[in-house]
Amino acid sequence: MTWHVLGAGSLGGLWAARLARAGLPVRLVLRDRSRLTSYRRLGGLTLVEGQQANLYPIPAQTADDATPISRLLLACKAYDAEDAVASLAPRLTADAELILLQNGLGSQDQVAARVPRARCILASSTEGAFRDGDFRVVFAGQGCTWLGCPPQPAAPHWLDELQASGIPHQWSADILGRLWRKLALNCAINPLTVLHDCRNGGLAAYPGEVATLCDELAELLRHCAPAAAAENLQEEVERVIQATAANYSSMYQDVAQGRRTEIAYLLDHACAAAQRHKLPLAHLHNLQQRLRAHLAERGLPTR
Ligand code: NAD
Ligand code: KPL
Repeated sequence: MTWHVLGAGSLGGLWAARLARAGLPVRLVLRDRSRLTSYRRLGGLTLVEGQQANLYPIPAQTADDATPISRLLLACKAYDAEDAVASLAPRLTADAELILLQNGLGSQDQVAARVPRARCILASSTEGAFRDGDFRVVFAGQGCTWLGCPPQPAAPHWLDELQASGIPHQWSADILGRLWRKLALNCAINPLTVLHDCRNGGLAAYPGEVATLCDELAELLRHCAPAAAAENLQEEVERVIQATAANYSSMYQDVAQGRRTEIAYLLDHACAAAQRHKLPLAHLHNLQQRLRAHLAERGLPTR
């Protein structure tokens, strides 16, 4: 069964290269003809691991290719997910499986609504990768990808293929809890690093602000997520701040590079859920307003 990978960016490239070098059939789905031409000119995708850069000549195509798709790894940003899947919907087989790598929450429901017959597998990854050139991906951080599918909890047989490809993973019965927990971590850390213009470790200078946000986010998790998701949130946030002290958060990097953020699927999703549950989480809403104003001042999309 062919792995179609939409989005030859950081995570998509990291997955595609490892699957291909394990001898599995992989096809990259690129945005348009001009991206396809650039890719072919380069002769493939380069993955940099440590000092080693290897070129993987993975076949690529655009969405308008005619071949059917049974297994799709969706590796674009959350705000591109719905349109990307819509462009491939006519090619999906009746038993198609989609693996959704998007961070945050909200895009998964948008995708599922677009292709209601497909099995959508949700993923949450702690692996790290970034692009340092066209179709060139740097593997920057070891981690694990949790996968799960609440409506159909049986694990798929192709987890063996991830094993064979050296892709660390775990099938999870609580993938929604994991996604909510990660969303809360990202909401407690990422916007503050943008607003205070600091690395993650710089947030140690704002313990009160972090603690208040963690209280509100834990309250939100108690209403929206499985029970364990809210436990010891503040301790984990503080641990992540320390462990990643020298790093810039992903949102900080997006803003610094003038790229659209995934705010809609993180802070906005949290604030909308709070409103639905009639939770008066004043600091979270205030953070949303401050972040939007900050993005608007820089000419970036505010949602
Ligand atoms: P990225 O920007 O590096 O790559 C996304 C790619 O998708 C880009 O190449 C873009 O051109 C492509 N794309 C968008 N729409 C497309 C379409 N319609 N057709 C074909 N290609 C299309 O993004 P990323 O860093 O790989 O992030 C993907 C998701 O994974 C995000 O939600 C991110 O938050 C999450 N994530 C990333 C990391 C990481 O280390 N990079 C870690 C954990 C989670
Ligand atoms: O996931 C992160 C990010 O930067 O997006 C961490 C390191 C956890 C900070 O929220």
